[in-house]
Amino acid sequence: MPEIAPTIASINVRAVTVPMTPHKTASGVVSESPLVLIDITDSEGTVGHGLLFTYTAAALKPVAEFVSNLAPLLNGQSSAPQSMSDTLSAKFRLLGTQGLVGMALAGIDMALWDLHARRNDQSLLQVLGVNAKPIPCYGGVGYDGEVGSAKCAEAWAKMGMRGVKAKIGYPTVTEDLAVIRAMRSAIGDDLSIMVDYNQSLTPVEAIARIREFDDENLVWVEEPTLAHDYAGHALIRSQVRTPVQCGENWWGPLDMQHAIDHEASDYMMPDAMKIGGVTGWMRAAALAKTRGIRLSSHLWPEISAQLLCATPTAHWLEYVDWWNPIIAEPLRIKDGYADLDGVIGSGLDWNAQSVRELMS
Ligand code: SMN
Ligand code: MG
Repeated sequence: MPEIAPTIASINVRAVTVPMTPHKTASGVVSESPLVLIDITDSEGTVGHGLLFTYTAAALKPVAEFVSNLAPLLNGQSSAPQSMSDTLSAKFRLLGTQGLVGMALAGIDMALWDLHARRNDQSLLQVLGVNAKPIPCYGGVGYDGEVGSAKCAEAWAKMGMRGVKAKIGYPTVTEDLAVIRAMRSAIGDDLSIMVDYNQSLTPVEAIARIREFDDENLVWVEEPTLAHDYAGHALIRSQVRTPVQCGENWWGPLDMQHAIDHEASDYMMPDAMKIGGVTGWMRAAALAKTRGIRLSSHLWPEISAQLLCATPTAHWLEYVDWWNPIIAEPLRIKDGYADLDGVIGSGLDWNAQSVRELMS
């Protein structure tokens, strides 16, 4: 049978920890970025890169080791990304393809797509067959109270961001509202504001709270309740006017299909890793298109900027700079929009010096 791509020669996996300004949420704080860097080399010597974020240091080494353990399934096989994605998913059907397994498979998928594009010095846009289009970007604001949130929102506005998203879920809705209003007075009416509860409320609590700020002209309220409580999100959505956003914790396109079946969310925001890499994202984007659901991204700004260009219902890019120290050319933002000029592969390549310094 004809092979569309050279075979995989080797896989190299490194674990790094990137220090960052702690990012607080209602469900815990992210105080550093534990990252798994994946490099896959094909038989012609081209290298493709994939990146995994393990959220907690406790998962860093296990994920890195698990990815390395997949070498016997990869070496000598075709590097065609979608074929490998389906092969690996089938291999892990008995164990399941969520959690650490899902992360590992997504990292390999990202690396193989990057390889697929770099082999011909192309961008992900080129191999996906799409032109760049304007993708508006927003910046994240931590769970930092009224003054801290307003200050951070103002800084993003000065950088040209088109919107800001604040972590809320304070002890009272009065405090949530105070944060929203402080940000509004700091950045004015022209920029968009989103809020994120990080799954911290019950559906009943969420309905009561969101009704209190339904008139604040928010673009969305994110994960008001547990990410996999599709019925709960649907209930909330039916009782409030602010659009509901959800998706960063869905594992693979099937989770998204379940959310669509439940009419759980007005907007959806898959995470490039949890949704299953480039392959998973493209399948999720097709689902969103059938229902006209606007899709935004979660983290992974470099890969996501190109994936959003390939998403017919593209909405917003979540901009984060947490991983910039280890990325050779982090995503550029121009006037609040992703700038993809001259990008090669998925846009991910390593800053070799800082990777050496930050290896765990
Ligand atoms: C988030 C991202 C990464 C870590 C913690 C929380 C988040 C978001 O919910 O939407 O950016
Ligand atoms: Mg979120």
